[in-house]
Parts: sequence; structure tokens; C-alpha cells
Amino acid sequence: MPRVFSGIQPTGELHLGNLLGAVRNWVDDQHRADSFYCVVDLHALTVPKAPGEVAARTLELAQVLIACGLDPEVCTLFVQSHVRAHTELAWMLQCIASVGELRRMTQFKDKSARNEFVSAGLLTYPVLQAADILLYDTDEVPVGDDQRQHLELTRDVAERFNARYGDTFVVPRATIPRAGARVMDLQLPGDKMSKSAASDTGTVYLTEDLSAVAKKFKRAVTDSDGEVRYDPAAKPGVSNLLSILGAATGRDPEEVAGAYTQYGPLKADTAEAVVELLRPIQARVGELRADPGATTALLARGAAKAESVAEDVLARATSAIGLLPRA
Ligand code: ATP
Ligand code: LTN
Repeated sequence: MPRVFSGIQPTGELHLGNLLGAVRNWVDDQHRADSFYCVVDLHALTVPKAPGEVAARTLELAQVLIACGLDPEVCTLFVQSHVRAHTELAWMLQCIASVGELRRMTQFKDKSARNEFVSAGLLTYPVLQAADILLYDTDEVPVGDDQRQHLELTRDVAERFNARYGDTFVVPRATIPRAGARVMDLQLPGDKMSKSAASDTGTVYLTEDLSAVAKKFKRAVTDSDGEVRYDPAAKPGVSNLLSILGAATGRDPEEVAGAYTQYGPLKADTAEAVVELLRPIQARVGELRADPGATTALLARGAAKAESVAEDVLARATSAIGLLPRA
């Protein structure tokens, strides 16, 4: 069985882009691969947070992930800070990665331009991500298209470490889905749908009121030429609706386009497909919120399983580097 690892930050509510670009594939992968899914709470600290905020969001995210279909009996679901090996390996890898290559990361350039205070962690963020992945001898990393560059860096760091210290890490690859890989903002279809967008009107949250969800689709930006055609460059708004409807119903956006001649019905059907996708997820979130202790117990078991794998790989890295063992 291949080993799969992916991570998600507890930095805000999950949205449709997270679901279609990442989480849905995790749910599928857990049945064909040995899968590890991690709520990367330490990554969330790269941008300042109020005390207590991260804990609450971590629990909430774990509940939503379970509601989306991650089954802690099948996969290993855990919290990054519960497994110390992540930060320890991250340090070793920081001494492998160069400042130059980290400064070239698009996410760093975007986020450092947007934030007044730029933490050192924002720069070294992708190295912690590399540690997350390499600690589990990961073969495949299912992520959305925006993570391609971070995965390349992970591969470069692993290869450099292996060349310097001998074969230690499995070199992983990104698995990026075609449908839903990049869900765009419904109001600004040139930007990816994101919880950090300036306005909420273009982002569909998984736990949002379903009538509000339908409204967002009815108000989605299209264009004035009136033709339904999948062409992301020339028709970003319409193409986004086609790929969302396609991803929600298991079809190619081109195929979906063939069924429509007008924008109104396309918007209505996309809204309905998304509402039906979210309805059972919201029901399950409601049940999980009623018993938070059940989720924290599942996370504790996940951390124990993850730790047993991570400690072995960390020991392998430590011995490859050649640090004096504690007697
Ligand atoms: P932010 O937008 O605040 O930077 P995010 O919404 O990208 O955060 P992450 O926790 O960084 O959320 O991403 C979780 C996963 O969701 C990643 O695999 C990422 O590639 C995927 N993802 C995020 N946004 C989208 C999107 N608009 N379309 C498809 N996949 C996405
Ligand atoms: N950087 C990712 C989150 C992330 C991740 C990981 C994804 C942290 N560690 C390990 C895959 C594997 C993001 O911003 N979406």
C-alpha cells in the first residue's frame, strides 16, 4: 500500500475549495492507501494568533474533517503539535534548505507582502511542511494546485539530505486532482477561493447556512457574452461554476458545459449540487459538536499511531547526520 500524508491549517473555517481540492481526495485515499492526515496547528502560528484561538479551531477542524468522511478507524488523524518529532526534524531540515529558495516561495511572497509583521516562521514554514511529510516515509501528498511549489521544495530538501548523509528519506510526490484542483472566488474568479479573502461573498464555507450558500451561487460573477463554455482564461466565472458542478457530480467541466445554454440554470444547478453535498456534512458536524470529548479521544489515538512511525524516521535521520547518542 502506498503511504499518503496531507496537512491542513486550523486557521479558519473550511471552504468549498478545501473540500473539492483536497479533503474529498483524502476521503477516497484512506481506503486504498495507508493514510495520515494532520491538523497542522504549528503552521497556524506563523501569523499571530490570540491565546486559545488555535486550540478551539483545531478541535473544530477535526470535527469537520470527520464529518466530511475521514474515518479515524481507517486513517490516522492527528494534531501536529502532539507529535514532537515534527519540530525536531524541521530544525535539521532548516539547516539543509537555503534562505534563497525559501524567499522564492510564492506563498511567502504573498503573505509577507500582506502582513505588517513577518515572522521568521513564515519564511521557514515550508521546511516544517517538509518535515511533516518526510517523517512518514510518504509516497503521495494529495493537495490543491497552490501547494505544488512547497512539494517541489520538499523533494529538493529530501534529495539534498540523502545526497549529503546517505539514503534516509523517501522522496514524495504531489497528487493534484484535476477536477476541483483550484476553486476560484465566486466574486473575484481570478483569485482562488480562500478564507483570507477580503470579502466573504465569494467564499462558500462548509458549515454556512444552506440558504446563504444558494444565494452566493445566484450572485456569482459571470460575464456578459452569454455563452456557456469551459474556458478558464477567457471566462473565469462561468468556468469556475462548471468545474464546481463537475467536481460535485463527478463529471468533466467540458461535459457539464454541453448541458447548458444559459447562466441562470447553470447557477441554480450548481447551488443545488453544493447544497446537497453540504447537507449531510452539516448534520454530522452537529452531532460531533455535542460530544467534543469523543473527538479529542480519537485525536489522542491518532497521535500515538503517528508518533510510533515518526520516532523511527527521526531516529534514522539523527543517526544519518551523526549526532552523539545519549548514553
Ligand atoms: P488560505 O486561503 O487562508 O491561504 P487555504 O484556504 O489555502 O488557506 P489551507 O489550509 O492552506 O487553506 O489548505 C488546505 C488544502 O486545501 C490544501 O491542500 C490546499 O491546496 C487546498 N485548497 C485551498 N484553497 C483551495 C482552492 N481554492 N481550490 C482548491 N484547493 C484548495
Ligand atoms: N502548507 C499547506 C498545509 C500543510 C501541508 C503539510 C500539506 C502543512 N503541512 C504537509 C500537505 C502536507 C497549506 O497551506 N495548504
